[in-house]
Amino acid sequence: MPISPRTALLVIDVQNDFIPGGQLAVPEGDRIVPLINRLAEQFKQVVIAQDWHPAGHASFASSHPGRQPYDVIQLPYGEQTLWPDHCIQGSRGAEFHSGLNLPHAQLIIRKGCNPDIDSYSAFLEADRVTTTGLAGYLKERGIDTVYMVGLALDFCVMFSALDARAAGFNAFVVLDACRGIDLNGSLATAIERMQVAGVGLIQSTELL
Ligand code: VGL
Ligand code: ZN
Repeated sequence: MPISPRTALLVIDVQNDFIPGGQLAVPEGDRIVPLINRLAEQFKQVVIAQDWHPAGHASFASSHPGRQPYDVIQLPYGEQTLWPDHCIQGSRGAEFHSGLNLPHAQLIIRKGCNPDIDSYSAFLEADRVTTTGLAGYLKERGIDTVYMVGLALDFCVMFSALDARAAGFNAFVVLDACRGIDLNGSLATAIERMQVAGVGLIQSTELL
């Protein structure tokens, strides 16, 4: 299927720390890499999102004495799940999986850089006001439709998809090119929230 030039592929957080063996491994996270490479060949516009935290980030359990990874705490902007230290700026865990092959991608958008605010979404940080500039970039390039793939389906992919819709884009998530963490039912909740928001949930066969 020829894909319109007004369409972009957003490849989310395919980084060593989210791959089995990494600090915040997503089960089977490595399995989607060859499929993402094939899908990307169909797109003229490819954007890569990269989780990119300073050491001591507010989303790390290690930054909150007495807290453990996966605890949920209250931060000034709301609830925050605490994670193991991951995707620290410049670390090997923050690098893209070595099999990811996206030579024609033109933009890498780094997120979660603010020490006090997490950012699952590639569009909007967790305070829900600070933008990454991604919506503006896409709009200035005439893009009206965004397909999303990557990790983790129930966190960064879901929030990126919801924010893409909120910013006025048509949004699709290619489910078999994603994997989830599934923390306390988060995967089922994510599917439900995306459906309610009008995110198209598709399989890669619809694009290949
Ligand atoms: C992510 C938890 C913390 C993700 C990033 O990429 O889904 N999840 N940081
Ligand atoms: Zn993170």
